This record gives sequence, C-alpha cells and structure tokens, in this order.
Amino acid sequence: MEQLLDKIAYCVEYGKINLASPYPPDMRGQEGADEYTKRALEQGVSPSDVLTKGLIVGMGKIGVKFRENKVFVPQVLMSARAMSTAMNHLKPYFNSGAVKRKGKFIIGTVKGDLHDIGKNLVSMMVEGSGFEVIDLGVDVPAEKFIEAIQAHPGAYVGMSALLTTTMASMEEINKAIKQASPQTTTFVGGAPVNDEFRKQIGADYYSPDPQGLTEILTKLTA
Ligand code: B1M
Repeated sequence: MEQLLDKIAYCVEYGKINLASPYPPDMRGQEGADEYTKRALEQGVSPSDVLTKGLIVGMGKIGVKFRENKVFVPQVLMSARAMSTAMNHLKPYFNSGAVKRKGKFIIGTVKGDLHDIGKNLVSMMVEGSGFEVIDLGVDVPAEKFIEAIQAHPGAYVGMSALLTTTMASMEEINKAIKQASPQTTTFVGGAPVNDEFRKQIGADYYSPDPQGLTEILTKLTA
C-alpha cells in the first residue's frame, strides 16, 4: 500500500499523467498517477490516504522545487495535470462526503487585470494541498468576491494582481470584503505585490509564491 502511495506522489511530482503520456521522457511506457490511483482505490487504500499521503505529497514537493527555481511553470502544469487526472477517481468520494477537504478557497484576478497564469498556478497548488477551490477567473470585481463569500461561508479569499494599476483594485476589493464580511481571511499576491502593500491595504496574508500560500492555509486549518 505504502509503495502505491509513494508511486502516486512520485508521478505527481514528475508530471507523469498516465501510461500513454510521453512526459517525462524517462518515464515513457510506465504507468502514471491515473493508473496508480485507480489501483490504490481498487486495493482498498482509503481515498483520504490517496489524497493526503499520495497526491498532496507530490504537489508539495513540486511546489517547493518551483519556489526554489529548480523547476519552472511547464513542469508545474504537468504535475497539476497528473494531479487532476488522479482526482477524477476521487471525485465520487468528495461528492459523497467520504473525503473531507481542508476548507474552501475563493480566488480571482482582480478587476481590470486579465493575467491568469500565476493565479491558475496558485489555484492548482491550493487544490493540490487539499482545499476546494472556487476560481472566479479574471477581471473580478468586489461584488463577485462578496457573492462567492456569501455562497461559501468560511471560505478563505485570495486575490491576484499583476499590474501596478490594478493594485488599486485589490485595495478596493479587500476593503469591500472586510466591510461586508469582517471575519473573512484575505490573501494577496502577484508580481507587484509585497508584504508592505498587504499591510497598507489591511489584507491578512501575503505570499510571493503558491507554495508559501498553501503552507499558510495548511497551518490555519491544522
Ligand atoms: Co502583461 N504585463 N500586460 N500580459 N505580462 C506584465 C505583468 C508586465 C510586467 C510586462 C512588462 O511590462 N515588463 C507589465 C506590467 C507592468 C506593471 O504594471 N508593473 C504588463 C503589462 C503592462 C500588460 C498590459 C497593460 C500590456 C498592454 O496591453 N499594453 C496588458 C494588460 C492587460 C490587462 O490585464 N488588463 C497585458 C497583457 C498581457 C497578456 C494578455 C498578453 C499576457 C497575459 C496572458 C494570461 O495571463 N493569460 C501577459 C503576460 C503573459 C505578461 C508577462 C509576460 C508574464 C506574466 C506571467 O504569467 N508570469 C508579464 C511580464 C513578466 O512577468 N515577465 C507581464 C508567469 C506567472 C507564473 O507569474 O503571474 O507573477 P506571476 O505569478 C506568480 C507569483 O506572482 C505568484 O505565484 C505565481 C507563481 O509563482 N502569485 C501569487 C500570483 N498571484 C498570486 C496570488 C497569491 C499568492 C501568490 O495569493 C492570493
């Protein structure tokens, strides 16, 4: 059983989706996260263990390598694809309530900003660390964030901005969220954002990278 979980983690870390996938080249012809996850469940490994001791371990490892610039966006995207393919086998267990997620995370790129590559990476890593993600997309105004908070009480909220001009939207949205729902915990990030700006606008947490964000979220829900 342990061996299967290690294999799942390894496949996610190296982005090996399934048997047919040619990536990574040195794993060509080998099974991937898809087959190992299916087999683990068939052999009676609990879906919760598949998630926490397999998939999340693999995503955590690639997240650390990405933070340390040992891998780059394409590798992380392959890991995320391996993870989401494996997650298809777990979905029925999430839907039935047999597997609990750590919490909910609402994310969006703020109003006026169309950059979504970084936001999508954050979204995948947060999902990969065991949270349900509600992705509102790009160019998201305060009202849409607030609607989502009302639909998902207790959810954490993340905002991404890539333009110095849309940092102003981030401030406006954070203010509106805190007014409508003072207990909501907000996270900010994106290339022009830093911790000083986070303090200035009254958001709760800043992380320069997805891995740091998942570490904070995991601590908050431990
Ligand atoms: Co734009 N763009 N862009 N662009 N673009 C930048 C950001 C820019 C720095 C380029 C430059 O001039 N050197 C510049 C911003 C300057 C500034 O304001 N300081 C810029 C500009 C000016 C513009 C336009 C205004 C250009 C124009 O039309 N004149 C325009 C704006 C459109 C709009 O948004 N309204 C524009 C448009 C575009 C494209 C549509 C062409 C495209 C976006 C495609 C897309 O996202 N689907 C694009 C791109 C690709 C870039 C660059 C080249 C790359 C951005 C990117 O995806 N990086 C960028 C220059 C650069 O960075 N080299 C640039 C990779 C990504 C993984 O990193 O998004 O930083 P990043 O995310 C990181 C972290 O920041 C962090 O985690 C991620 C992974 O480490 N992170 C978070 C992100 N969000 C987080 C949230 C968190 C925590 C961490 O918590 C919630």
